[in-house]
Amino acid sequence: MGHYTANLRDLEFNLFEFLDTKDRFGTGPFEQMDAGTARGVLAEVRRLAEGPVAASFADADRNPPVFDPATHSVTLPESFRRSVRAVEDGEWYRLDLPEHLGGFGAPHALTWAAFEMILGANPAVFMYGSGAAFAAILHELGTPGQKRLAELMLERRWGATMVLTEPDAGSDVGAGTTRAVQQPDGSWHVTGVKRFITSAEHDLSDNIVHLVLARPRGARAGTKGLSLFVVPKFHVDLATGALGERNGVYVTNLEEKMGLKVSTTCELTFGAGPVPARGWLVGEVHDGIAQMFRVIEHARMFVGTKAIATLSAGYQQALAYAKERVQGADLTTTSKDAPRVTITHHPDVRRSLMLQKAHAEGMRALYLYAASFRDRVTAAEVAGTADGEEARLAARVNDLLLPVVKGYGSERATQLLTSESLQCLGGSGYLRDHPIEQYVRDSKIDTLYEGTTAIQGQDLFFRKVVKDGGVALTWLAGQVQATIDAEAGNGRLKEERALLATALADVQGILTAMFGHLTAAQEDVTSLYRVAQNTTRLLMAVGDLVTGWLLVRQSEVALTALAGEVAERDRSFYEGKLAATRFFCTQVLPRLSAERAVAEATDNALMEVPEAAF
Ligand code: ST9
Ligand code: FAD
Repeated sequence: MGHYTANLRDLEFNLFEFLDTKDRFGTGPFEQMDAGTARGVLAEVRRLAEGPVAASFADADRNPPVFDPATHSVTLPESFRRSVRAVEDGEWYRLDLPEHLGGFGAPHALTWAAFEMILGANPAVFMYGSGAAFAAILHELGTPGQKRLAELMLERRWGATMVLTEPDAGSDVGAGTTRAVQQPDGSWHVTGVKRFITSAEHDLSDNIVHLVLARPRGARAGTKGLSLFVVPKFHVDLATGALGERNGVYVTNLEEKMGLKVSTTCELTFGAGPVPARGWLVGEVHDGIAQMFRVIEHARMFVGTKAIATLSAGYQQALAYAKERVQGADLTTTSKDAPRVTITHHPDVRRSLMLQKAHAEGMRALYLYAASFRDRVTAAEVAGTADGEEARLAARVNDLLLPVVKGYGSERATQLLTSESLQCLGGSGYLRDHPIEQYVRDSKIDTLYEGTTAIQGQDLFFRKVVKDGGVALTWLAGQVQATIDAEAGNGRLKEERALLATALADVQGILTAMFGHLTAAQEDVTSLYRVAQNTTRLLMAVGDLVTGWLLVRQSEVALTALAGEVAERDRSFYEGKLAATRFFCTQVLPRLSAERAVAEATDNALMEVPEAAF
C-alpha cells in the first residue's frame, strides 16, 4: 500500500448518516452542494490525497528545502512542488472560500472532511495553501485597497503568513517588541525580528503577503497594544496587479526541525537594511489581536484536524502490518510447535489497535461536530438571523470546542502515534522503511504551535467556560445528558450510557473543584495556582467525554442501520463502530474518576517546592 489510506467510509458516515450536516446539503447557503456533488468532492480529493499529494511525503522529508542566505531565498524539492500543483490545479482551496470570492458553497463539515485527507497525506501541502484562507480574512477586515490586494492574492495564488512570534514572545504574544511607525503617506514602517514563521519564504508563488502583529509607537503594553499590518514581500500595483519593488522584509534564517521539514519555518527580519519594510494597517483600525484571532481560529482548527488525520493514517499502517505480521502462537495453545498466528490474535495488540481506532474515529467525529456549528452560523447569516439566540449559541459552542479539537486532538494523537501505532510494528516501526516514524516526527509540532496544550487548557477554562458564563458548556452537558437518558439502541448501549453518566459526573466534579479554587482566590490569590494545575486536566477530560459521547451517538445510528438491510462491508463498518464505542466507554472513560480525584485533592504543595529542589 502507499503511505496514506483515507478512511472515506467513516468520513461519509459522519457527513451523510450522523451529523445534521446531512440535512444541509443542497439547501440554503449550501444549495450548490447537494449530497451527490459532495460525495464526488470526497472521492476526488481522496484520489488526489492518496496519489499525487502523498507521493512526495517521504522525499520531501529526506530532501528538505534549501536556504540561500545571500539571496534570502528558499528552494523546495521538485517532488513536493508537484504535490502542491496537484491541489492547486483542482482549485481545492476554494472549498474554504465564501461564494463571493469563488468558493464552492460547501458546508464547513465537508470542507474539513476533504482537508483531513490532504492533511493526512502530506500536511505541508495544505499549509502552503494558506494564502487563500488568509486572503478571505483580509478581504473581510480590510480597506477597499486591501480587499483588492486580497482578490489579487486569490487570483495570482500568492502565499501568506501569520506573523506573531518573536524570540521573547511565544505563548506571551503581548510581549512582542516589533515596532510600527506611521509615515506621512499613511503607510507604516515595521522594524523587528520575528521567529518561527511558517511559509515566510518558498518558491511556490511570486509574492508572499505577511499578516504581522506590531506595536505602533506609544501604544500600550500587552496584546491590546498590538496592531495588524499587511506587509507584502513585493509591493503591488493594485490597479494592474503588477509586482513592484522588493519590500524590506527578508527571511534571515531557516530552522532545522525534528519533522515537518518541507514546511519552512523562518526567522523574518523587518526593516534591518536600507529598504524599509512598509506595511499597511489592516482595516485602518487598531484592533490587531482580535483581527489576528480570526486567523488563529482557522489555524487551530487546521492543527487539530492535522493531528487527527495523522493518527488515522498511523492506525491504518498499524492495522495493515498487524494483519500480515506472523509472530508467536495463540495464547490459549499449550503446544510449543503450535501454528504461529498474525499478531492481531494477541490481546495486547488488539487492545492497541482498538485504542487507536476508537480515538481516530471519535476525534474525527469531534472535529466534524465542531465544524457543523460553523455551518449553523453560516446558515443563520444567510437567513439574516445571525443575531438570533440559536446562531449565537452555535458560535459559542464552536468557540468552546476549538481548544478541545486543537489541544485534546493533538495531545491524544501524538501520544497514540508513538505509544501505539509505531509500537504495533515492533522494531520495524522505528525504521525509515515505514512512514510511522515520520508521522511521529511530523505530528509532534501539533501540540506546540498555534498555542501549546497548556494555552489551550487555559483558553478552555478561563475564556470558553468562565468568561462565557458556562453557557456553551451547560448546553453541551445537556446534550450529553439527553443521550444518557435516551432509550435508543434497544438496551444494547445501556452499559455505555451508564459509563457516560459517570464520566459526565466526573467532568462536573473537576469543574466544581476548579470553581471552588477560583472562588477561594478572592480570599487568597494563590488559589489561582490550584486552578491552573488543572486546566490541562480539564481539557483532556472534556475531550474524552465529548469523544465518548459522540461515539455513543454514532453507535445509535449504527444500530439503526444494522436493524435494516445492510451490505456485508457496511455490516463490518457498523459493528466496528459498536466495538470502538464499547472499548472507549469501558477502557478510557473510567479513568476520568481518577482525574476527578486528583483535581479535588489539589493543594499548593507543588507551588511551594523551591526551584532548587526540582
Ligand atoms: C502559529 C502558526 O503557531 C503555526 C502554523 C501556521 C500554518 C498556517 C496554515 C493555516 C492553514 C489555513 C487553511 C488553508 C486552507 C488551504 C487549503 C488547501 C487545500 N478566541 O485573554 P487575553 C483575543 S502562529 C478569540 O487577555 P492575553 C481577544 O481579542 C502563533 N480571541 O490574552 C482578547 O480580548 P477580549 C500562534 C481571543 O493575556 C485578546 O486576545 N500563537 C482568544 O493578552 C486578549 O485576550 C499563539 O497561538 C480566543 N480563544 O494574551 C499564541 N483568546 O478578551 C498562544 C484571546 O477583550 N498564546 N483572544 O476579547 C495565547 O493564545 C495566549 O493565551 C494569548 C494571551 C496571547 C491570547
Ligand atoms: P514558550 O511560550 O516559551 O513555552 C515554553 C513552555 O512553557 C511550553 O510548554 C508552554 O506550554 C509553557 N508555558 C508558557 N507560558 C505559559 C503559561 N502562561 N502557562 C502555562 N504554561 C506556559 N509563530 C507564528 O507567529 N507564526 C507561525 O507561522 C509559526 N509557525 C511555527 C512553526 C513551527 C514549526 C514552530 C516550532 C513554531 C511556530 N510558531 C509560529 C511559533 C509557535 O506558535 C510558538 O512556538 C508557540 O506559540 C509556543 O511559543 P514558544 O515556542 O516561545 O514557547
